[in-house]
Amino acid sequence: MVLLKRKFWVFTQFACALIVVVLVINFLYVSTPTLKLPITQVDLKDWNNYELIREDSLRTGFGEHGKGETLTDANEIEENKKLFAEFGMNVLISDKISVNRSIPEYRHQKCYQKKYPKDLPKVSIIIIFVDEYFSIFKRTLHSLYNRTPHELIEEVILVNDHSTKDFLYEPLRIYVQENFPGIKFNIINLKKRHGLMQARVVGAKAAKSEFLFISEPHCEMTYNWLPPLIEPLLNQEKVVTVPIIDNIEWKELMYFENDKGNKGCRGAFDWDLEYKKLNRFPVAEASELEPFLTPVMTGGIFMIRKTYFFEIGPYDPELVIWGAENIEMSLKINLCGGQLLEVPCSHIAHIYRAFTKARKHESGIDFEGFNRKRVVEVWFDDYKQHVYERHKRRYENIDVGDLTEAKKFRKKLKCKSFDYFLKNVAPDLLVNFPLDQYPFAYGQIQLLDENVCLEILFEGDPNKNYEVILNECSKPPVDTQYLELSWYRDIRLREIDGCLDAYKLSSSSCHLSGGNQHFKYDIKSKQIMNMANKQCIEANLEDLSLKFAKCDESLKQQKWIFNEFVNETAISNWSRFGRSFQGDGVYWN
Ligand SMILES: *[C@@H]1O[C@H](CO)[C@@H](O)[C@H](O)[C@H]1NC(C)=O
Ligand SMILES: *[C@@H]1O[C@H](CO)[C@@H](O)[C@H](O)[C@H]1NC(C)=O
Ligand SMILES: *[C@@H]1O[C@H](CO)[C@@H](O)[C@H](O)[C@H]1NC(C)=O
Ligand SMILES: [Mn+2]
Repeated sequence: MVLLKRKFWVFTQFACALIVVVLVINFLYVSTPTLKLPITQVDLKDWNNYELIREDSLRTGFGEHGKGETLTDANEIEENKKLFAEFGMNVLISDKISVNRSIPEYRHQKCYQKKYPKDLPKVSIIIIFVDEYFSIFKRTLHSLYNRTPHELIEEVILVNDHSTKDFLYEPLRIYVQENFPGIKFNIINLKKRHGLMQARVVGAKAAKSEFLFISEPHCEMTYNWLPPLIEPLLNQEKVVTVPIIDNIEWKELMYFENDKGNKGCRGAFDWDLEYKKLNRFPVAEASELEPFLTPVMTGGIFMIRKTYFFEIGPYDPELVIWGAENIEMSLKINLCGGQLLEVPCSHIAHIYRAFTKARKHESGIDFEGFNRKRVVEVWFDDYKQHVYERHKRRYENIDVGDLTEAKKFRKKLKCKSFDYFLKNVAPDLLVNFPLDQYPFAYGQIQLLDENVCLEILFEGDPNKNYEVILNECSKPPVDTQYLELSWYRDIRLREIDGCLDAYKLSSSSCHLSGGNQHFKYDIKSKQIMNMANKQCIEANLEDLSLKFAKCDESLKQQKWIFNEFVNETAISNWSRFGRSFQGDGVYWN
């Protein structure tokens, strides 16, 4: 059961996005600079802790081996609901899972055979947190303690970004003191909220080592995650490494592999500035597990030298809370003389929350939009219009303030242009995320001859699943009813990153890979079919619910219209326009 479900998710959500034409790949392969790792004449060592791996393999119990779990006690379910509203994950399940739980091994088989230098430098590990749930945070720390060679830890710096929870002060200090002997902890309690980026800067300033590892407080470190991340930095100053980030979902705290084969994906963003994955460029089999260049990092988990971190800025000090700093830093690295590498033999699992509460800053501004617009203004050159025109309502009224210093800094670092980024760093970005992605149709999706519309109960986090319901059509359309059958053949919110997904007929982040999010509109029968389950969306007017049902042209409750715009040319020539998946209508995998 668990296995089945896991497969399902991997299949639909976590594969790298598809590269369209094989010819393109070949061209790109040739034109991509190959990475030269330092040739080191040093003693190598197998850093795997086989004793721990063996002990873990024998563990049994709740949530062990990364298994997903559910609550059964009615009282607990009720209490968990309250906590869920606050923390965005099922934290009572976390309380019941051991802080030392075992995890599945998703490293590629060959990673076991890899050796790393015997003499590696000690690392300052920096974790930023604000109002993190205690047992989730504890598991992060225990996994770190259990799965990191202690001789490689200079210190662990915990930066408390002005949390409001009492347990994150004295009780945390005592917990750390009692549970992690032999490791130096430095807990920094910030007197006011700094935001993620400035809190990282505070942590980095305090670091004693030249080698910094920056992480999040809701992770599970995996076997041998550290040595592979350090190695590429050894003889190079301007290299930043990121692990493969596996997923722990918020519902059952189940651990998933990130992408099939576990060889990693390249990171990118689409024109909505959402983090997206791209396929790796083909390389010889022998070097498949070597670190490879990636255009964009997710931002929360990386290793960097302290000198380099401060040399590049590291962040525009005006950026607030969180958001877009990963794009800024990725551009700084890739355009200003550095290298950003993903390291396939290092895995760290990260819990993705169901939602993120703070969309707005205390001051009421849309801080994510603010940060994005600042980064775009400074870095995107003439391409900035493509970001703005997709979300006119969002960006129009944001005043980004003074950009003089940020722009000066870009000059000082002698950074290349955004055009260079698109041509040389991520030459497949425009292939996967073209600028002129004409939608097939948009507007409200209204049941024919009825005043009811599809609505996504979107609550703020594009990465999460939200219920899709039938509701009275609002005029003018509210954002949650304003949908588009996009160039990617998905049905998405026009103003926010969220796609209709056949998984429980919910919404989730648009992954652009077809599968559960692959829909087809038949302009004659007016049916909307999901290409993964081959069923049609059907309305139930009695209780305003929706379901997937066997397609039947005679059923009125399967007939929908896009009430603002339909591109008949494009829809009636379905396979000629839009994103092509291998064999239209057939999932490409
Ligand atoms: C977790 O493991 C540590 C050893 O690393 C041990 O001291 C501790 O008691 C364990 N805690 C639990 C709750 O199993
Ligand atoms: C679909 O494409 C064909 C071939 O290019 C073209 O002849 C036809 O007019 C197109 N149909 C529509 C409705 O535009
Ligand atoms: C309809 O789609 C075609 C193909 O993508 C595009 O060339 C055309 O401009 C679109 N028409 C409108 C009105 O958007
Ligand atoms: Mn996170």
